[in-house]
Amino acid sequence: MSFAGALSGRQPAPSIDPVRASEQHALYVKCLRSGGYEVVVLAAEERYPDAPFVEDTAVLMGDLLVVARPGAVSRRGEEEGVERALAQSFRVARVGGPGTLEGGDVLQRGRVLYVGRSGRTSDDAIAQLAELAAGEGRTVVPVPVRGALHLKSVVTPVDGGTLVAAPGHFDPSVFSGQRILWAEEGGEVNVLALPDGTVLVPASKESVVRLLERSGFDVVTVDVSEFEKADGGLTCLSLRTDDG
Ligand code: CIR
Repeated sequence: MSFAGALSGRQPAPSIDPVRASEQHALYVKCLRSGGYEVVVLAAEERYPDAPFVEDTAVLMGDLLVVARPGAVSRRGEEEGVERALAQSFRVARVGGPGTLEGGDVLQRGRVLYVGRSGRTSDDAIAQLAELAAGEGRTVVPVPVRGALHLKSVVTPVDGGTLVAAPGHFDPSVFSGQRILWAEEGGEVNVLALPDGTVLVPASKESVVRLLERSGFDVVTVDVSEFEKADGGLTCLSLRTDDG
């Protein structure tokens, strides 16, 4: 229940209810399963309050697991448990210090990895990831991020050719050739496209729900308010093998 101490950039610091968070997490997992994912739930890591945000600890490229090196010092070590859980099933590479990289900054589209240059992800780590990606026949496109925790806090895929995003945080020309649906409200825009074609959206993001429905998407909502208090969205709560 250490999640009550998760990092949050919000002022004043919100009061997180870890019991409610755990209930919301169970519903999130249920939504992933009903949307077509097979889900493996890792054991809680009480030493690390931010451990539910498992996406940040690694990047999966096919059968290569790239173990990240969190930019948030209090999160360093979370990646070790994830590596232990996945090392049997993947080849393993690691981002080395002093570089820092969090998976929330990595948005994969086919064989291209758009990598946010944020407060958590450094140029050094982006260069390391680019080298690893090249070995897998993939390329990295760095994307400077302003005013957001991670790149995927403000832009996420909704289908193979469409992204949904919040304006003002990155240069959209990097995504040329892809359609971007722009959210009208400020704040995070982090949704999760599920294997069955539906799009999972945080219940708090009513205008994003309307935007996606107007654009013809089937939307499912889930309440992740306790995770939002800690600056998390939907992608951050899982590490997916089909991201790229
Ligand atoms: C943090 O500050 O690291 C966590 N409280 C939130 C991480 C959210 N992760 C993500 O968006 N991928």
